[in-house]
Amino acid sequence: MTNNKKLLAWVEEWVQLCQPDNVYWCDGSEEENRKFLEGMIAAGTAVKLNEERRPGSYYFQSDPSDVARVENRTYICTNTKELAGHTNNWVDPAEMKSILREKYKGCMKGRTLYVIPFSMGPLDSDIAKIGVEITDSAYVVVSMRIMTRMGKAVLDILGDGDFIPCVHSVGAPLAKGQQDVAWPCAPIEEKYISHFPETQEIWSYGSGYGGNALLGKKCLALRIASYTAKEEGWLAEHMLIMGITNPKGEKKYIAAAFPSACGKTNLAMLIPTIPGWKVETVGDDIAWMKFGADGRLYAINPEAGFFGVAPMTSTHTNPNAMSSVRANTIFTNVGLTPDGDIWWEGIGYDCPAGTINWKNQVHDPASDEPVAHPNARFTAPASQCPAIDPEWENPAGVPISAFLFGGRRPSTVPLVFQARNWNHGVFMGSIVGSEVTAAAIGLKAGVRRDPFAMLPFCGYNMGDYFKHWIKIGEIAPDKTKLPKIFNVNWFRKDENGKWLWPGYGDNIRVLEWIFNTCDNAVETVDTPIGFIPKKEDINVNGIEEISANIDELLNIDKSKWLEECELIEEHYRNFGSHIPRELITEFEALKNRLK
Ligand code: OXD
Ligand code: MN
Repeated sequence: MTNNKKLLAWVEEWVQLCQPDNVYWCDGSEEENRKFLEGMIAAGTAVKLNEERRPGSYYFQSDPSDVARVENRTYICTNTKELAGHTNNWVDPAEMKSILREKYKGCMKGRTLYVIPFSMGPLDSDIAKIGVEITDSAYVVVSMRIMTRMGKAVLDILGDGDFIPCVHSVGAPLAKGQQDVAWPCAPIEEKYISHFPETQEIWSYGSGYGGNALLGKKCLALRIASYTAKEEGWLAEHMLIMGITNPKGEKKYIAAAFPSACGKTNLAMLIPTIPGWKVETVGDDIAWMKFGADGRLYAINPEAGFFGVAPMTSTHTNPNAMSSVRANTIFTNVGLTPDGDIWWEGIGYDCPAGTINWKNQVHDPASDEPVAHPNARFTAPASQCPAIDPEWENPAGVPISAFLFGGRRPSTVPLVFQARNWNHGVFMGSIVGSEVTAAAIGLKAGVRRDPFAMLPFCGYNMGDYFKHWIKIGEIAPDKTKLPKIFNVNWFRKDENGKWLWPGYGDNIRVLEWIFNTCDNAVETVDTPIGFIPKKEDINVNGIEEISANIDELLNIDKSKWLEECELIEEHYRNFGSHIPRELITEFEALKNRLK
């Protein structure tokens, strides 16, 4: 399939080390996909869903120890610890490679090594990058076929060019005659999701789940790409991309960064509640952006599918996501109904009797056990989204007019505010925080700082990443064409813990203000933290009952902001000398304005 010498030699080196029984080069065809899925059904790993209810779709359950990204087993292996920074786990590259070479030795015995050539981004895009993943998981192959452009066409474009090598093994070799399990993986303390940004390599071992195993996504498109973007002067961000059209038919694209579990997929697929507005989806998770010849910043979605959290997705919260998963979708760790369909908490109708939960037991309605794991996922082709943007595969990308940052903040942070200028916007991105509950991730309850929503995904020292954002403002060919920067907070509550803002489709009301502000079509109110809307500029037609909340939603409580400044101080202190002086200047200016 290829004459690429580097690729052939690299595959051979790993075949020697991992000692698979077979080697298979994926062509990405329909026929090949069917063969893998049928093989997994025969092996008891996959269940074919009811063809009438959920055509072309399959159901999987992972091992209970392998259900999510493992941040404490994720490593950035740069030459020095300082290059990785205090927000990343660091191990010296040579040491990590020596640990992992031992683990990879014979790790694919009894299995097939699949070679997956894939492109992050449309095949003909200058912004796209080619990777090749080797894996011993057929589940990874069929998932990568949805999430990326994959197969022979990628090798044709690659020719004898360069690619990013990505190694993956579930870390569960089979002895002769040993029966396989449905979801092979290694115990948690033997999982390693390792990145070598300086040599552009990914070595993942021991997990078959999501971002740990589908190496194009978080590993390549964020951790490795963020490092490359810094070297080359572009941006690789944890951002959705959406197109917004106003009633006059004018269209703008915005990109938005929110920490995991803040509703990025819902926002990307929003159905506006005010007449005449339209939202279209370019991507729901990752944006790669470069300046175009006209001086504007252009974004592509490097992915080809959605790997979305299933629980709480319904025809009420996200009808477009529900339509996207109507067929040709892989479901992992949701419930399986007796008639061969899927079910999860918050899907919007009762759980059919006899539904099997993600742990493969018949669900007992009297128990507290959830049917779906909270991180259960759907893997669906982006092309199936009814609101997919007509430009979503444009190799040149779409021009970005605004960046949005935000998190879950029950108090302090208003519904929306605009940065005073680029550096102030970078400051806003650097202090993004989101409320965590102690139960959710075993962290101290409170605000978890997740700068630019990149905390688990930045492939180098995050202080230097802030500097890179400052630099993008400096190297912009035309500073007047830089995206405007906003912060939003859909999650503000009153003193009784009730949401003040309806969210979901009504978020268009905030996007309308942002859209108009980008055109300088509305006057804003100058406050110490940035520019906020005049109360009357938030469109509440149809939700007049919310008008009474608007003052509170836009309120800036100085004493709360002074407390926030103490938290920012602590957050910044951890970066030591890596915090850019421009951000210190912004922080000082904020404190002065609050005085
Ligand atoms: C994701 C995440 O899965 O951000 O996209 O965790
Ligand atoms: Mn994400």
